[in-house]
Amino acid sequence: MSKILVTGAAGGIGMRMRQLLPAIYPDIRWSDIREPADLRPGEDFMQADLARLDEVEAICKGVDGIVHLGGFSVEGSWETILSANIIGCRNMYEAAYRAGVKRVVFASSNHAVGFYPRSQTIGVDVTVRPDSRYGVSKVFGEAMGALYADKHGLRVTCLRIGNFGDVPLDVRRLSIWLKPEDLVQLIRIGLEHPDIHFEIFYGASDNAATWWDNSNAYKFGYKPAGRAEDFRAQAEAAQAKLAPDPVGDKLQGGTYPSDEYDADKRAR
Ligand code: 15L
Repeated sequence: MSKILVTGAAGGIGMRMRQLLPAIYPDIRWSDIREPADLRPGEDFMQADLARLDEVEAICKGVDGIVHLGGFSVEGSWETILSANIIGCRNMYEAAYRAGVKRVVFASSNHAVGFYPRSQTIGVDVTVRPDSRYGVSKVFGEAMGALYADKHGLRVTCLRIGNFGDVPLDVRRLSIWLKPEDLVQLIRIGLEHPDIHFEIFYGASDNAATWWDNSNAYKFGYKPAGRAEDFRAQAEAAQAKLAPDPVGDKLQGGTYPSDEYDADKRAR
């Protein structure tokens, strides 16, 4: 991969990738709807609104691979999700195709399957069970990836990211934590592995309490370094300060499925 485009450069994951990816990929174009506050001289940055195809086409020019972190990264109104994540994601795949981009790594999310119970271990081949409008948009992004891979030969890797950060924040995150360096490994597999056509991996470190079967990622050589159990005591201490969530505490997506939940109140 010579030239890489990373969208969502000003977001939480994007900011961290700006520290980690340049050592591996020297020629990166960063993009976001707003300029990152700490943009350094010499960094290739192009502002773009993902909802505008012409702007997305401009940032894809001359690019070999895309890491698509852009969009709205939590639950939002339908209008926000439609514009940033659904139209934005369609524009990214379409612009990538038109520009002859070879590979896309799409930041999907655990919220594509957040309605699965924590008691169930799931692989990447289960029926999707999104837990929010945000989760639906991630399912859409995965489906678009499959379409552009099968119909147009784009090589696409979807990462169902758990919770990205330096430490697992609470008990739920002990199961889904993703250490930043492990995300870098997954991105590299997506951008470089010769056998990628269309794949889904869970974006998770080596978490003993996992509820995901991530053997598909291991098949491609993924060797996560992060171990959530090393942080169990602090995650449990943080959990003790949180109010119980009778719905979300049983479900993989946590507060996302319990937010706006009223299935129990409707007459059947
Ligand atoms: C996500 O997909 C979000 O982007 C992030 O902000 C967290 O909410 C994370 O999921 C999570 O499930 O903890």
